[in-house]
Amino acid sequence: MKALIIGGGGFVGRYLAEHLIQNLGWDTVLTKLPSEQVEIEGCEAYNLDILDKDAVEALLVRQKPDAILHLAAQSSVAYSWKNPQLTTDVNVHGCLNVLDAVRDMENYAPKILLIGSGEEYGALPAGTSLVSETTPVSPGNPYAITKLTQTLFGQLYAKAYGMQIIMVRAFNHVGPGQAPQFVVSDFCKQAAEIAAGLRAPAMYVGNLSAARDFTDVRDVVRAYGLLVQYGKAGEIYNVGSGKAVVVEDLLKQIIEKSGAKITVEVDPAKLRPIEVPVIRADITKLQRDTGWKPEITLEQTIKETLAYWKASVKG
Ligand code: A2R
Repeated sequence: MKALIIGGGGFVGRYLAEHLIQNLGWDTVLTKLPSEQVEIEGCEAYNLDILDKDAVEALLVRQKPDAILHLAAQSSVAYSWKNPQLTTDVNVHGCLNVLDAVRDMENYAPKILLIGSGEEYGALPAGTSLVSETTPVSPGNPYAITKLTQTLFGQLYAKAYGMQIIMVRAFNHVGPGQAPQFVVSDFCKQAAEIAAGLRAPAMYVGNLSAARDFTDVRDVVRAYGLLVQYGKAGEIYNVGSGKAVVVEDLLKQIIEKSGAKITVEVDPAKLRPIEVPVIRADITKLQRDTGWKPEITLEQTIKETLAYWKASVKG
């Protein structure tokens, strides 16, 4: 199996490349942005801006992978409010550049995994917190709209052109190396800086009452590998733990594990315009079709993410 990871220079891409090469033994190449440094043993990295349609086509013609795992995205919800146009360009037009390039190539039918988001569901009907792939969607931010659009194009192209496209709705994934704009990484970084005496002992937080579904990135990439092999074309799969954890409990765990004395302050800049109170993924379909189960506990992920930030802040 030859795999191409598009957007492999980000948080998930590096873990995914290592998993495909080391655990599945796939011949794997990735694309990254010129500004990114990626060095993964046995994995060639090519520069690619997915907005450059000709470059996308040329790469696919040259590489002809059996599987394309499309991760490239403007992945920040907060930034999507500031720049919905760029978010749409990258997440929708960029994805279409990939899909159209494959559609227009002759005698070529790779598996394509499109990574969407649990954010696509948005506000849920009162009393609902568990979402399955058939739960009505109501995206509540520009990022979510772009990911839903990507999913809809994936379904449409699978049906209209018989393409082997599989759609993922990924819920919050966490782990060492994630950018601090995401909640677990943000809290762990702040706690590590405080523990190292680099700042005053106060953590700045957003809305703590929301409950979210967190999965270790290493479990997430295992699910992606399985979906390429066993996922059904034209279908959407939730990828999450199936459990909701209140952000405040997460914060308490992180503070406790950091070993530092820390107070908590609300930072208005971290409050999002729209919040969904509780959401967790129904993963019945993923489990039924692939046999996947999460294996790494949130406690373990927090421990490793804290250790990562403690090492990073020391320099
Ligand atoms: O935004 P940057 O500079 O971090 O680069 C991101 C990259 N990217 C692009 N790649 C090619 N052409 C573009 N025009 C373009 N714009 C952005 O895609 C980054 O290296 C990669 C996405 O990785 P992350 O932002 O680290 O997301 P993560 O956590 O790896 O999530 C993977 C996928 C994304 O589609 C998320 O929206 C979804 O899972 O949850």
